[in-house]
Amino acid sequence: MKTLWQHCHVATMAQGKYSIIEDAAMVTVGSLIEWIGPRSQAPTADYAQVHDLQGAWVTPGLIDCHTHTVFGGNRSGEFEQRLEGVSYAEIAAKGGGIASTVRATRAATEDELFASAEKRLRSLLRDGVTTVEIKSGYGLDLANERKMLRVARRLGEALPVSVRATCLAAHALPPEYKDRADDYIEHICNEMLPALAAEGLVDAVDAFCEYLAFSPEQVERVFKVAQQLGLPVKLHAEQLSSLHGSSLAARYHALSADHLEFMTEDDAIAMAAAGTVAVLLPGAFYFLRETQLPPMEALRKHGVKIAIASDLNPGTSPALSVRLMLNMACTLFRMTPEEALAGATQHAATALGMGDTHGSLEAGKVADFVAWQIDRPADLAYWLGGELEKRVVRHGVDVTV
Ligand code: DI6
Ligand code: FE
Repeated sequence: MKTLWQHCHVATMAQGKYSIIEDAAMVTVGSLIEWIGPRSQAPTADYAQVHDLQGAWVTPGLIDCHTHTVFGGNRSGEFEQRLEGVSYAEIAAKGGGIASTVRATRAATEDELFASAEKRLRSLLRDGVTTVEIKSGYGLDLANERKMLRVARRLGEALPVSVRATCLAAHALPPEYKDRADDYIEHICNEMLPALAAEGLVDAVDAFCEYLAFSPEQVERVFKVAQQLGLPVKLHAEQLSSLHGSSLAARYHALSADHLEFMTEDDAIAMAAAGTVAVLLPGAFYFLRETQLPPMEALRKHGVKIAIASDLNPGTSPALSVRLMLNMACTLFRMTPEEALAGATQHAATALGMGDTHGSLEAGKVADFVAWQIDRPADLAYWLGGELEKRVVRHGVDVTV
């Protein structure tokens, strides 16, 4: 079905720039963009539908490329403790932190996990998200990681959003492997990853490279197995300390290295050479009251692509709005609104291995877009959350909620 969308301005985000077309029109056929350009040059055709977008600004659908949307319970109690002076690391050492979410996630049924995650995901969708990445990592054994990944898949079938499922079995050490981190890594490599991949539940493999999680050597063993299975890798790196996980990720041509507050210029050089995207997570930076800023100048200087994501998770970033993250990327990391928007569109798509089909509005790409009733694209990074009037189109179909 050929559809014409007109009376709008478009920030196409091609090559990660606004690349604005004023008084634009777009032709979609089925789920794809067939043509986009100035309205005066729109092809004449027998359109099945013509939509008047009433002067809206159209952008690609937002892409949240790093979330832990599926989890049991929540940790607002720990939030209170931290405000009384207890650190994230201290809470983790006492069996709280990730371990408490692991207990709650293991105790929850698949349907319970689905129901709680669906609410959080709907909140992201109301904010203009059309693609989301969801990680496992609170199950930490085969049955419970499978349960989380199945929920991620089901969310993608039930809601109008494309879901990429990432296996983060190497997120934390499960209690039954206490003091046996190498054995747990071996279990991930020999049992969990091969089984979950064979079941078609895994689009990418992630790990947490940190002194309170897994060492670069342990991460590398996981990466080697991912590579054998033909799965792309990503890494939580340099969030709390500098172990050069981001350079390791680059050596394995990772799609992305994420967090990165403590990365060095050499890490940036390695990432740029490998095309590994830097995913910055201002929600976690803010929520942990981190003071070490990611090295924006080094990232820019070496041409590393920068994505922005919510890191939606119960411990360090209970963030339900990607637009709020855009604002925080600007205010906290001094990114421009254009860089921030590129970070939640084209560069986020690249961080998910979807850069050729998603993330910008160009002929041949998937017709995922949002028509916002705003004055200019910078409004998207300007308002602090809330709801903006808009229409959301996914795969060429209006899915506005
Ligand atoms: N870094 C984070 O910020 C989250 N995971 C990670 O590796 C925190 C997850 C949690 O605290 O539940
Ligand atoms: Fe994370």
